Amino acid sequence: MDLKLLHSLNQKNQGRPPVWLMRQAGRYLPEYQVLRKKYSLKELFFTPELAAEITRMPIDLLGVDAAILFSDIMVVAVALGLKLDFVEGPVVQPLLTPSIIDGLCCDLEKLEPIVKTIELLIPELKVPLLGFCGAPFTVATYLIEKHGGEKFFETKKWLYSSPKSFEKLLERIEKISIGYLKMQIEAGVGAVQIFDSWANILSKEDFRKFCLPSYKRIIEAVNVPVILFMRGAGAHLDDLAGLPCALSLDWQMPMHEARLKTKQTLQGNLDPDLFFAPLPIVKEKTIELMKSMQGDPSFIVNLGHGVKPNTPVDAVRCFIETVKGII
Ligand code: 1CP
Repeated sequence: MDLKLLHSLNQKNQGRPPVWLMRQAGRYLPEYQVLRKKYSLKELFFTPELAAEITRMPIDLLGVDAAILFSDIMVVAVALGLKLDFVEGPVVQPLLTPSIIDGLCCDLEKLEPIVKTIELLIPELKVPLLGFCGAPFTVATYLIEKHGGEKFFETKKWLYSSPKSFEKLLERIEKISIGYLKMQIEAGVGAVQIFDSWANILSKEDFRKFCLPSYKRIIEAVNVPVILFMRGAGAHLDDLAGLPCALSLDWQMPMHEARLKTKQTLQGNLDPDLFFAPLPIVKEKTIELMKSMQGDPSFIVNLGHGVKPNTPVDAVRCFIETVKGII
């Protein structure tokens, strides 16, 4: 077993840092596109053999140091008793309003196919498997409104008009997310990542009220290392530095500057658009990042956000092989 990722999460990695990519199992891989033409996204997420096959793709094709479960942050909608489809992004029915949150259920058995996917993967994988969930605030935005158009209008309207019921909704999502993470851990994932893609739209005050406390509770509830991805985390390092978890950072703050502000394990942080530049530039920027964190026992090389569709696979390979010292 290649344990580099877990060593970095435990702050004792030696030699080169581990490398994986957010959204590594997905749309830029031709092998994924073949399956995607045959099946709907929901079928891919809820059919254990297919989800396991996609999870393995970047390990076999690119040699990353960690696998991330092929699933989506919005599968918890199914356990809440809602209908979930994917049209561009996730679409939930019915969309939530304050009057219907009491009717939500908490049926984690609906997520059993995902446990089965993990059980299929664990005996075969030679790298750690990461589980994940969405942070309650980001999941709430998809439960309340269709994304696109005037983003987050309904979410903010609810949050400002009825903060108590908004908190109640977040508590419901938090409870189901903790249960869901525990299922993943019991099935064998070695670490988990929390994705808070939209917390950056909140004021600092509301971030502290609606996001930060739930990070703490989720991290305390699980017994494996946690990585927190929050878009724009650099602007909240004063709050995030106190959490007992690793931080996934984007490219707005240089990694070595973040290191001066916290001892936590740091993950990141190249811009996914870099992969559209010529390969020598991909290599140069990757080496620059590695040098800036050289010898750091608590560093994980990654992007600052997910790999984009249409990314040239050669650029992703160049990035990984540069980190591994192969090229
Ligand atoms: O074929 C396709 O169109 C697939 C697109 C796709 C994929 C590959 C969706 C729809 N979800 C996923 C898988 C997924 N989603 C993973 C798998 C593991 C990996 O390789 O990383 C993960 C970790 C996610 C997490 C996720 N889903 C987030 C958080 C991270 C982020 O990107 O900010 C969010 C916000 C989603 C919602 C979602 N699901 C799918 C899309 C296109 C979106 C984004 C929609 C939007 O921008 O609002």
